[in-house]
Amino acid sequence: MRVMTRPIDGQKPGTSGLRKKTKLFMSDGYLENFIQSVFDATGGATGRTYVVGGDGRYFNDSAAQVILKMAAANGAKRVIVGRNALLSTPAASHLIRLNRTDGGLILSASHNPGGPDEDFGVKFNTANGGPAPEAVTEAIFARTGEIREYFVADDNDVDLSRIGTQQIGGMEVSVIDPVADYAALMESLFDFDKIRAMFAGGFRMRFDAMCAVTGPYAREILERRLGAEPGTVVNAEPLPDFGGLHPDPNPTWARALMDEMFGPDAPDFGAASDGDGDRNMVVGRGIYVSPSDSLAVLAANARLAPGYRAGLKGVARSMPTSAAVDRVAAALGIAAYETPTGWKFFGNLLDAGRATLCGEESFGAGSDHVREKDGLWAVLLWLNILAERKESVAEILNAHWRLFGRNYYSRHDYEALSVEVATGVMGGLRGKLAGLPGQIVEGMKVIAADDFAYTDPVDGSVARGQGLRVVFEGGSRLVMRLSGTGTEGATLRLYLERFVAGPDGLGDAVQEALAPMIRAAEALAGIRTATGREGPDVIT
Ligand code: VG1
Ligand code: CO
Repeated sequence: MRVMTRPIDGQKPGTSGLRKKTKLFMSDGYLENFIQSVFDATGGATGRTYVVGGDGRYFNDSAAQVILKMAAANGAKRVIVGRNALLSTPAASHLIRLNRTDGGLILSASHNPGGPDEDFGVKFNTANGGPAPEAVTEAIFARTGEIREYFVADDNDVDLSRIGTQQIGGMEVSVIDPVADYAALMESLFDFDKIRAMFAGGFRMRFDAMCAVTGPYAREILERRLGAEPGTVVNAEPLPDFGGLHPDPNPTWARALMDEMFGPDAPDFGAASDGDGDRNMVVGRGIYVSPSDSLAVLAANARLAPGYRAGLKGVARSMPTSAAVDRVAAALGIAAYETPTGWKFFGNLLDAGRATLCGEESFGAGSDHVREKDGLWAVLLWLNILAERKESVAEILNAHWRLFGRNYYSRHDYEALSVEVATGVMGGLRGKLAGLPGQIVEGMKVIAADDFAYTDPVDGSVARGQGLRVVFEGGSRLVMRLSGTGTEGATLRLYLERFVAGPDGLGDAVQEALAPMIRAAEALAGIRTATGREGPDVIT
């Protein structure tokens, strides 16, 4: 069936797909226009195969039905869909690669809350399994501005609770177990016997799935295959509103896990993941692991896991992520790449075999096993390392800092600002950048300041305006950028980093260690003055 439509404003994908209020997504033609634009901008769906699934949030199932009917009406050959339309983002990436499909549509707004009054989103991934690169998202956006019609099959809903093959028109729909292939991939990368022996020896863990998509994955892998005690995985049932939780694995939103890990009789290891399962937070007994440090520790110890025995080809991190992993790369004699924020910038490096591990400060880490960040993968790599080293998380971290020095790191988020105020703060600092090198701020000398631009070393594409950075002598940095995943107002992110080469007595007082950076940021950007806020809303 052909339906006439007209362009809808603002369908511009951000850092990771198109994210909007759920009600807007549910409004007449909104989802349809965007999906048709994806097909149109990528050469049409005729004869193609796709993977479809999402994180289980409100509208996930009905949106999946619409996409299936649209794929059928656009002439697609086959769609592989997770049972009940569930697929974690990394599992979807794996299925795209495993089945050599032409791409996939992932229904998720990731760590944003879900529900009728919260957020929904759609990400389009290409045939390599990774998020569409900027050239593709720009073509999709351009198409949303010209669209006049979309196609949708006038058919009944597919029974997505039933594993097996069904048909819509001439298109085959394969409903599959969302966990099986992903779990098999994890078994191929890690020493499950060793990890199982560690659990059998009394190792205790808590995994908080935050009522989002990783629950079924974590239960199968940690409890069934690795023998972790039943009940290790909590909040394991994916719920349309994530149980009212905010499925963002950080010390603020995963408070219950933090309290348990810092409380009496804490387990040995704690972890949490986000709405769509691509992020992870890792916590030891009484010690929090910052994502930047986690990436560095994983890089330094990856060879302990069978999948990485041959060593790493290189590592990549987003620009705001701390340079801790760069120090590991230097010690290993491998390349370290610095990319803009968002996983789409890692794809070329992974495809070209230039990087094996990638990571971001926002609780994302992954490797060349898929083309997305992967929450459970990071947790399993940690478990494999713990099983090999037979040390606690605290011992491993402290040994790492003794060897490499410590990059004290924190991100301060100012949320729900007016767009004018946020762009004003950015503009103010941007205007000062050229004059900063050589100046002394809070007793520290600025050695470089710029608006980060990235030239992809593989295809030469250039991404500009990717965050303001001020670099001080000795490896300390300030970075400021606006979030590209929000659905209301603006979120300003301030990233603070201070490198300390040896033991300094600062211990785990991260905010105290960063006090000079926090003062320097205020002196240069005046965030608190401009926003009238006394401090950030979220500190990670
Ligand atoms: C945030 C993070 C970024 C991450 C992105 C998508 O983007 O900072 O590192 O890649 O979310 O993650 P932004 O533009 O809001 O800073 V997810 O888990 O939403 O797919
Ligand atoms: Co996510």
